[in-house]
Amino acid sequence: MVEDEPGGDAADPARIEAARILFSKAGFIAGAPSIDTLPVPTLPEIAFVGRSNVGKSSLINALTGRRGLARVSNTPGRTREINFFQLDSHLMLVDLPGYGYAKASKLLAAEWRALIFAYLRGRANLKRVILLIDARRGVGEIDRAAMKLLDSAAVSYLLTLTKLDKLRPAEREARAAEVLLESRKHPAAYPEIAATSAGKSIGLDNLRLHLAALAVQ
Ligand SMILES: Nc1nc2c(ncn2[C@@H]2O[C@H](COP(=O)(O)OP(=O)(O)OP(=O)(O)O)[C@@H](O)[C@H]2O)c(=O)[nH]1
Ligand SMILES: [Mg+2]
Repeated sequence: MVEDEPGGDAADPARIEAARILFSKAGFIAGAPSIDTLPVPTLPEIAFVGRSNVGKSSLINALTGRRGLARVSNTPGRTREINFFQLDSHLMLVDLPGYGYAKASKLLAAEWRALIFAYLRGRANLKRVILLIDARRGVGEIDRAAMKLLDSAAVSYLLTLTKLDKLRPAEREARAAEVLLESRKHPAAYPEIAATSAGKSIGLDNLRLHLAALAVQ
């Protein structure tokens, strides 16, 4: 599991500090209401994908240490635009609208699929998708549909648990093991998972290190 454990990659204080500094240099670049208005791809890009309310915007804020950078809400479906946040001149973070927003929607909506396909097609600079999974819910049918879509597009994605603070430590381990097993069934899934809490700052250094390695040096 990509967690903040001593002995792992996260043990290198200089690299942790460098990644923290990189993420602290975040600025809002653009909010694209449609696929025709995306900024020109110039930097390596990381896209945050997941169910509505899973914590995409919160995780971007936690990683950058900037509370109000991406808009967070209790109302699912809050992020409607594709929002771009640039880290200095090194990396672009992209906050995508969530799926599973409509009540009782078990399948990915055609609209969301179309948006993601159009986005993926235009972004040769996309280095990794961070596919967020609510630690309390685990991987659901709709997440599997999103994983299948990413598998078919051959986009490398990292399964990342959110809201880890909502589980007791023993439950965290079990959930992480289960999600890791799930990732092994998917050809484009990264062979590790990340486990985070934006609220309680868990797993942020390791996720920053993972992403900083994809940045322009
Ligand atoms: N306890 C806890 N709550 C969290 C955490 N991260 C996010 N939340 C809460 O979950 C809710 C949704 O967070 P957002 O970051 O807006 O979720 P989102 O995935 O961006 O949602 P959409 O933009 O609607 O797709 C908010 O009420 C957050 O405060 C976390 O790590 N721990
Ligand atoms: Mg959001």
